[in-house]
Amino acid sequence: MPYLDTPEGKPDDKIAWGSDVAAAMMRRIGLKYISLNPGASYRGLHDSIVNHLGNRDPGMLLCLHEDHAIGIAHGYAKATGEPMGAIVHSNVGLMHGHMAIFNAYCDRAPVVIMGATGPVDSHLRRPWIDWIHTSADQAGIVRDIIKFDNQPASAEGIVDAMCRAYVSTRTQPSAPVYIVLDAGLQEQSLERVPDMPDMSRFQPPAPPRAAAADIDKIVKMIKAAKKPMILFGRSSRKQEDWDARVKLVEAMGACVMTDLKNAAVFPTDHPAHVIAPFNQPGAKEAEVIKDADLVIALEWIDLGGILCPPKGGGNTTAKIVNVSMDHHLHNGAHMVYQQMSPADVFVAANADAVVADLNAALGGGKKAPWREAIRAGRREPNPDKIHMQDVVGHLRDLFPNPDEVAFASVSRGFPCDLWPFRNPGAYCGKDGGGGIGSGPSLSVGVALANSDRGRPTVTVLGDGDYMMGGHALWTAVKHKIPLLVIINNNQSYFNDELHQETVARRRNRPVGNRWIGQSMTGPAIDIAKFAESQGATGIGPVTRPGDLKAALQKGVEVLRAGGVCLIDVHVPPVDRGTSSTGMRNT
Ligand SMILES: Cc1ncc(C[n+]2csc(CCOP(=O)(O)OP(=O)(O)O)c2C)c(N)n1
Ligand SMILES: [Mg+2]
Repeated sequence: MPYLDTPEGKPDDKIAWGSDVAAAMMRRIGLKYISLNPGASYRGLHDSIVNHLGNRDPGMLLCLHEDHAIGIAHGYAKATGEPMGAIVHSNVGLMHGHMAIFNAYCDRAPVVIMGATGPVDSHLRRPWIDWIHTSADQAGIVRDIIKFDNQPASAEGIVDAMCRAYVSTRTQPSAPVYIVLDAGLQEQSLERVPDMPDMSRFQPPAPPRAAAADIDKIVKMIKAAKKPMILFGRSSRKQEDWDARVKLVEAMGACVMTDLKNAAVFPTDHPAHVIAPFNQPGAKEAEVIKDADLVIALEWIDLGGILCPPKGGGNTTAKIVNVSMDHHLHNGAHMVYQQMSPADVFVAANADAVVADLNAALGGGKKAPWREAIRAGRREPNPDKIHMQDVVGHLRDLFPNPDEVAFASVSRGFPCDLWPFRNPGAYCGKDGGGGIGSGPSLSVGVALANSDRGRPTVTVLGDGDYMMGGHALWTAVKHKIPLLVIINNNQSYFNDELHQETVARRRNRPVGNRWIGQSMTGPAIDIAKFAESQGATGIGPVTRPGDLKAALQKGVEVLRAGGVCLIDVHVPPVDRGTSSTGMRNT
């Protein structure tokens, strides 16, 4: 359990102010934690959480940036599938949190975001500050990346808005929701306490199931297929759904691919998982897809992209089943919907429900997978340098039961084939929106969820990603959230060095200049000291292979003792084509 500050005196459980209603609703909708950075626009609400609720259910997690507040709530949702709360201060806090909301939106994560505006009634505004912090349509700043927003005008309106926000964010496909509280309304004393709802009567609907006729069609296609492939995308965190996926794959003799953008959904060391999980499909993945005669995609993020890659690969001739509800969130603002995909059967239903229905229709049994595993060829690593393979090798020795470990994130070059993800919590996926700087706060959010379950959380982050948001670690230290952070430190925004190399080659210009404007050297950053300055244990830089094991041993000890530890591991740049590189090899 994380540490939460305890207020003096007993909670005043009388709802007396506008903001008490909002705080009471937070408790009713089941928010255990609320991550925030403070601000006067919600000083009423802040008081209600501390003095009306006693800073429990929800309890505050103090963050050093609004980007962290949203990112931690997003990370919590990644690990649990459930919403956490976050509060941002007026228009400026919302602007700081904007990218993190975009990441959560692209990741289809449920998050309840509360915000506030300077008093809507201009007579109540303090000079200058309340005026600049009042926007006519504050939620308009993020309306294209949230599912629902509202700025209630009465205590009754707060109840209604928060009920709706709760149901909306938990209805699939999920996305963040935003409630803006008028500072004037928050600080109004109530003449009448609104009726508070029985939340058992305000629950999200059961996700839709496929029509029986569609299940029949798919079963016929499965029976006719010789080379079926399943692409498992966004799916539930439930073990029973995981087991059902394995059962379906074995009954079909299908090959499987999974995507590192999503949390673990299928055992990556199962013989049907023919290729290590990837971030972007490359030539090998395209080859397997091209060979398949039936592709069943279950909430796969970029089906058009993997089936019809723009360069090379060509169109697939396989029959295609697309199971997705994602179109409910598509609009014209962002191209999050990805390339359009053909489908012989398009099913707008919950992916795990379709797996269950197919299992019922097929009736079990086992068929051998149609293709032997394809493992990426390895180059001999330089023995004088540290590689992610070495990190994983030592971690395996340090965790006798590797299946208890939850990887919040993994960096470039992480050898997924050496550390199988064998259960739903084993890996939590990427940022969603490709907005870097999010790795630290997402990892703290995952670790928060796991601290409630006693599960050790490890995260492997790039140095560029870490240095953009690394002061999120302080929140983990303050609230005693155990976390081991390993930095894959190539001292560069290396992803973009590769882009500069691509351009230079195309233009016949010097490739050797690719590091300029990309390399984080001269001075090198002491990342361990940065962690130490926040109260974490900082180890490193670890530059020699011989020092790695002891560093990891200490890191795991700190983690086991409930602490936060960062190990700065210097690695050589990993070139193109590894399983978790961010860039397509074009
Ligand atoms: C907010 C944001 N700024 C910039 C980028 C562009 N970008 C993508 S990956 C990357 C490099 C990340 O560096 P690091 O975390 O060290 O990973 P590496 O590529 O070195 O393994 C950058 C700058 C981005 N995706 N998001
Ligand atoms: Mg880097």
